[in-house]
Amino acid sequence: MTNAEVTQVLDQVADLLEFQGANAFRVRAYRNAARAVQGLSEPLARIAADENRKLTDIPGIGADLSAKLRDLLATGKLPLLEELRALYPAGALDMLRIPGLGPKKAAALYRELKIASLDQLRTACLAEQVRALKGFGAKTEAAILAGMEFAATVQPNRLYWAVADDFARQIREHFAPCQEIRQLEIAGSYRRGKETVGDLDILIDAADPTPVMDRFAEFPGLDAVLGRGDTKMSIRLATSLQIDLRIVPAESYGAALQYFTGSKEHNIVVRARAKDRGLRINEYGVFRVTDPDAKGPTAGKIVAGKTEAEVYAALGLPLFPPELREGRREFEWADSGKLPRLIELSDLRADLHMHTTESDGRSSLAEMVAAAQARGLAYIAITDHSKRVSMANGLDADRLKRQWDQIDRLNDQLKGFRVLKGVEVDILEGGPLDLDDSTLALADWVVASVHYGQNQPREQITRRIVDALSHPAVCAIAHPTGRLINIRKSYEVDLDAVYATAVRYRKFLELNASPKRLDLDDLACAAAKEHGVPIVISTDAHSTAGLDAMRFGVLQARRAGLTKDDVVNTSDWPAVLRRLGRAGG
Ligand code: DGT
Ligand code: CA
Ligand code: CA
Ligand code: ZN
Repeated sequence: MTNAEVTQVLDQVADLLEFQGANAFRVRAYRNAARAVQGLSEPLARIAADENRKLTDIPGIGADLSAKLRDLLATGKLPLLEELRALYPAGALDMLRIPGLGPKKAAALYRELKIASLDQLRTACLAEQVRALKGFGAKTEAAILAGMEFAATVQPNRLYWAVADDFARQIREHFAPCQEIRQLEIAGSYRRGKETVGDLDILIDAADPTPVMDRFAEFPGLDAVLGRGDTKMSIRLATSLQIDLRIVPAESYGAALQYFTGSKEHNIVVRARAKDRGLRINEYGVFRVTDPDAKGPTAGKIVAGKTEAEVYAALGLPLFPPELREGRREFEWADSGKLPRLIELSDLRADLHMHTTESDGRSSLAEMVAAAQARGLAYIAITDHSKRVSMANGLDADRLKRQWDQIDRLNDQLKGFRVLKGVEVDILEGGPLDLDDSTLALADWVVASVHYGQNQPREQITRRIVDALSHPAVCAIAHPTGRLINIRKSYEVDLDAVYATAVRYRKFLELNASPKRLDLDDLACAAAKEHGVPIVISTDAHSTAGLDAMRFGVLQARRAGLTKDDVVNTSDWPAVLRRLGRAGG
């Protein structure tokens, strides 16, 4: 165990003792020990292993702790910690990981509000129950909410794809000066566009591995080189992200790319397909097995390996887009010649969910329009919040109509671009929409969404969404499950009922492209398609920069196997109206 790990265990004990309301001296003993270990200039394990030295010589460590630490170093476990943990629901202890929320406050939340999960904590904060507790307040409540988001973005064990993409860009830039590199790809879940990425897997074809690996050892933010061999090297960054690097010969590059792109599930089927043809596939290539007794990864006659396309072709398979390689339906599609032609970013003509400074956006109407034009879009919908979302300065009917007048005037000046008069109307806790029907009827485009009452039982929340979807003015449900990746789970919504309603009333469902949302997710988008529900990919931008999130949505849509036709906002506006079954289209 490293000193950092021991420190963490001691701090956890102190946290739990404090959570329990234990004697302050006892809490302090563990805190002091944690600081003492943290401050050591050599490994605690080395001191413990030295017969001539005593742990009690370390200031802050007494006889009792010395024995516990020896136990911890020997077994990797501290019984006291496990005992303390067992006293409380794991979800309640999750609160201890939120920055800005100390053990005492967490204990009060558990005691007073019976909070036993982060979901419940979020709900209590949003319901403004937390601020009412003694020693809390509106500021603390807001800090807790912010802390929950922070915890999920800074120290998750899986990165948002968008964050991984930033590292991917850094990797490419870092290796750009390396003359030895002939090919470089980042494989793994990153290449498959998975919504979160565990680690990054770099594949390089290089004339000489040594300078490439030397360069890798200089990667910014490097914390440790975890290992370095002739062709493989792994590093860990201070942010705890691991990056694996493999150097592969050109003749195996395609096979390695195929292998390390995965997924495991996809590769299992690929290997079986190879076997059916008397072939063997691995990261070195596709081999014809001539002598079944021959050993070694490259035994036999190599039939493919240089490119992914030839590797798949050797197995009678198409070059699957990486996003489809999840071992879901891609082989069935390939076998029946129905591999979908996946949607691309350039297919998108509109963005139909975004905010301005009128509610909680940071850019003005004019700025959003200019930014959308600069991105090559043909039309957008402005969908600020409705009044119920008071903390986002949501609009009432009067303000909304004034905004729509402004949009009318703006459209008069615009050429070859149209701004739709829209709104993101809240689906109220009790069911009806947050704006009256006559106001909503004046809108070109209405997305409806749940922001309150997210923890309602399945039947209730499903009813709200289904009713909203059947409202004549509503075009789509925004972020239909409400999940925030790594932060908040979906509502208990019955998506099958939602799909059925969407089909019945010719409505759409949103794929919210914000990298933390990606809602509907890939599986739900695929299910929606099965049911015949068109998807609208929207950024929900709260600034001009937010419009760039479209590509994250497109990636998720590709993972769902969606084509251009499956996505509403690849068409022009009249075609969208026709799809809604509305006149004027
Ligand atoms: P991640 O990093 O957890 O987001 O997911 P991946 O898919 O990037 O997984 P990773 O990094 O463990 O390995 C990258 C790819 O390499 C994986 O998708 C398939 C392949 N691969 C790596 N190790 C193994 C293995 O032990 N068995 C098999 N079948 N495939 C492997
Ligand atoms: Ca990986
Ligand atoms: Ca890996
Ligand atoms: Zn929104």
